[in-house]
Amino acid sequence: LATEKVSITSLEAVIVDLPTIREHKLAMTTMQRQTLVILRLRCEDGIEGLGEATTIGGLAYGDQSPETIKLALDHYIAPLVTGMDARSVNAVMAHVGKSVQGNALAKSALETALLDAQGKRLGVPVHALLGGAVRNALPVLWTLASGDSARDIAEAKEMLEVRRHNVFKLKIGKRAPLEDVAHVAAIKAALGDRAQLTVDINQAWSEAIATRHIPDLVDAGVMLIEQPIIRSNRRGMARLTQRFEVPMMADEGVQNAVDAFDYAADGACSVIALKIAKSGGPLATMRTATVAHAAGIGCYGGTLLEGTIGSIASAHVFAACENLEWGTELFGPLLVKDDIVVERATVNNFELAVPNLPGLGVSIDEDKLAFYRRDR
Ligand code: MUC
Ligand code: MG
Repeated sequence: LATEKVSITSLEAVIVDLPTIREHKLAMTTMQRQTLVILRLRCEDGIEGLGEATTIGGLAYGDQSPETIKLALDHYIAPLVTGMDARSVNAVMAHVGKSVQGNALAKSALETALLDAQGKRLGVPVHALLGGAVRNALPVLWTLASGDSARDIAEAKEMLEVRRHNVFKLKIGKRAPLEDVAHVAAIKAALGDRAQLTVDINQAWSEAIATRHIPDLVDAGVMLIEQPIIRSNRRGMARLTQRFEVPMMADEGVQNAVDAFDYAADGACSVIALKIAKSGGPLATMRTATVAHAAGIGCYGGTLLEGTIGSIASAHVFAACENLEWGTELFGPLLVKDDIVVERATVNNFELAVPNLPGLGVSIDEDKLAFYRRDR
């Protein structure tokens, strides 16, 4: 009977190491591989829900690593949720929230897996559980971060040629500001009007350096500036947002709906980067988007470079988010050489199609999972 409880029977968190297609150089780390935490949530009715929690560079990007995510899931979250009704997603998340502070990434994997299971149970895609999609395909940009201007230009030209991406995000902040500005200008000059450019400084600049060099980036043709200064300096973000016409996007500064409220109240950004990992799951991300919407702030579909499971989970959210004005960066599945799913996410004609199958619409390739899992 549909009214009967469906107990959660077990949680399994698996750490997976995947090689990247090239080095990915960010202000805080250089990635040679990507580590995913895949969550398998099993239920009494035989349905399995999938989730993913992934970060960048161990503890370099945030305060949760793959190993601590697995520990939180195995030792703290699994005992709390085992035996609860898998269909009551809000009740499960509220129960976990009472006993587990922070740990948004582990919570995101759990909430994703619950929604995947519930979608499979009801025969509807996850976006339908979020109120329904307002678009069925998402624009996806590509991040140029090889660390070498000539290589980045060749990569971008290739992406334009095959009609995969025509918006590029440049990761800067590692080198001296003037070197970064020259790098950005060289790429824009080589690509011209065929491509749009954004930059992500990942908090690496001081407010003074940002004030000095944002005009240079604008002159070079950058259309959006992401998180130039440290996340704690919300007032500094407000000053930059008010000073410059170029849109200022908050990423690390806005983790969840509460941060979105504070940023909106202070006028501290003009765009918010949503990430299911930061907010703690698809439903939690919808709440962040709702606060942004209420404040008249446009959203951007961000990534922590998840593989297919986490990126498709994000795609369901971004498809359902009305104020997604700035496209997405769900290119994580394309940065890794291989993945642990049967059908990997792909981008064609600059877009990612949002699945319409029950749940996330993604299934695990057991052989690949067995091959790439760290504990094999
Ligand atoms: C971030 O800070 O936006 C997104 C793209 C990329 O290369 O890294 C991420 C994280
Ligand atoms: Mg960012």
